[in-house]
Amino acid sequence: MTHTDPAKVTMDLFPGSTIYESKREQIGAEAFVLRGFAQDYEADLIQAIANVTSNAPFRHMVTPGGFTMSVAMTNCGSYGWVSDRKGYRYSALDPVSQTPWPAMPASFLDLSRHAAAKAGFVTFASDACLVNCYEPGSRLSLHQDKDELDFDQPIVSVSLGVPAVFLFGGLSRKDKPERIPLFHGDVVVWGGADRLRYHGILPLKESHHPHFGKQRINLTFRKAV
Ligand code: MD6
Ligand code: FE
Repeated sequence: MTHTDPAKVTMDLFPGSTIYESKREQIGAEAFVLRGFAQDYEADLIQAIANVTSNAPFRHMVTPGGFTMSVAMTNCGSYGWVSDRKGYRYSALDPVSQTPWPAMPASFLDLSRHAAAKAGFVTFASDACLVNCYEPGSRLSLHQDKDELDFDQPIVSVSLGVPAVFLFGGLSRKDKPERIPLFHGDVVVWGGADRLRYHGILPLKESHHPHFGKQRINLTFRKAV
């Protein structure tokens, strides 16, 4: 790699941080799994998710093609990702309440900034957090994240609750995806050359987590605008 080692950047920015200790697995030129990175934030995340979902409850959105998604979704931050018969887009208003999405909780911003920095993206400031709720059988078919304006900004994705298998494909839909298991507390960061890789989640298997029960919650942080 020609650029500065991202691990060193993190150490310089946050000297003495225990965050430096969590394991970093490289899954692409500019894509990493930070194993257990969100563990330290667990209590704050659980409280913040409850606050967000009490104001903007999970709902099953409809795709432009007319299919109801098996993953239930909501958002927080200045913009939220929405889908309906008219298409996919970011919206400042929750279409259910017609009011702004709940503000981004401080713990969300902090976690997403630190995780991005650990992967070498030191200027990341998320303005949109999509919150996904998976039940057994819920899946996310192979897709690219391309509704954002600036593809130089990475994506930070936090897994909580029961484990799931992440499909990590290539830049063409035809490229055979890798299967990457993701567990409670794992964070995936990707950007740069990997930003537009196809990806998805296999149907969730029945399992149990002490706080989240049968569910998997995923927080996906993006710079939308
Ligand atoms: C999920 N994640 O993990 C769905 N997108 O539930 C995504 O669609 C995703 O994990 C872009 C970058 C990372 C992701
Ligand atoms: Fe995605």
